[in-house]
Amino acid sequence: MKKTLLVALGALLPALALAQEVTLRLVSAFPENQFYVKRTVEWIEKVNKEGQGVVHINFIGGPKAIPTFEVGNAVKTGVVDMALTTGAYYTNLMPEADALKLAEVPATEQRKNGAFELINKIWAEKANMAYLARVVDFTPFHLYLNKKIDKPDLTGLKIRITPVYRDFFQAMGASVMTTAPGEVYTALERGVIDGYGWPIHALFDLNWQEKTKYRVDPGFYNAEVSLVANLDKWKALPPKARDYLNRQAIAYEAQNDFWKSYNENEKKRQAEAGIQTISFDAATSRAYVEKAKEVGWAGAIKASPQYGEQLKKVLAK
Ligand code: 173
Repeated sequence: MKKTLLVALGALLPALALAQEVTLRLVSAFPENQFYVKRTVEWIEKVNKEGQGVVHINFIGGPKAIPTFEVGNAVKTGVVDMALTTGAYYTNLMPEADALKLAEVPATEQRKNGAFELINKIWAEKANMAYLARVVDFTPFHLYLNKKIDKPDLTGLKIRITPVYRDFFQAMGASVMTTAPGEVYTALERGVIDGYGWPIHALFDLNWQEKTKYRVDPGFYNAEVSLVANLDKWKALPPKARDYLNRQAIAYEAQNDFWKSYNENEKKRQAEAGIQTISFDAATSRAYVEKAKEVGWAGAIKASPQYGEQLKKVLAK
């Protein structure tokens, strides 16, 4: 009798443990074939393996599941639990989101200087989100072109943007068009755009090198890609699951030095693929980067009189 009971218990316990496992649904605002997503899927596999009985993340997919610019709202409303996205893709929820591109302080330091707390306060208040970790850092954006320029003047050019680049490119006279990454290739192919803004890396994932002649140097800003979660879901997690997930997110963020060498290599790959660089003299280059920063913060402060200055204090150098 005793033995049968023990056997029954033994059979039941793993099932009970599994029953307590929390499942979270995660989407990506970036296309599934993009490197950010592959890297995140690997992270998810690690999370699931080491977190058996605690947390299981279900990767739902990329923009085919939820369109790029709707991912933020899906997290806010709890249609999904987590997302891999960037602030520029959810400025519809909160203009402050786009300010993370202006960070000159790395994520590890943001955790120490109050930036991380401020971001979480704003993200909670305005987008019902927990901001978990920044998983892309040390990565400049660039302007890519199919028409040659000899000075920072984009008059007469049509450039694909997201909110990241809008103020800066418009200040240089560009006419602009917002699209998700998934639409850039076709826009280039059809000649609808003369260029686009994009980080130094991850062009090849989407085959844009086939349709790109020039990269303008230097780069500007600091590309941000982060993991965010629905705040209600996050708060309702069993403490053990929340702590575990938090630790794994921090461990992912702690790998950001990876991007430094990756980006150097991407530059080489671009040159090998025949993408020529357009550069200016030292004074013009300096003015170009300064202008980007100046219009970036002016835009952030104008869009958020409430938090713009506070964000600048902890993110800018
Ligand atoms: O260009 C973009 O789509 C964009 O805003 C972005 C932001 C961070 C990483 C990659 C792209």
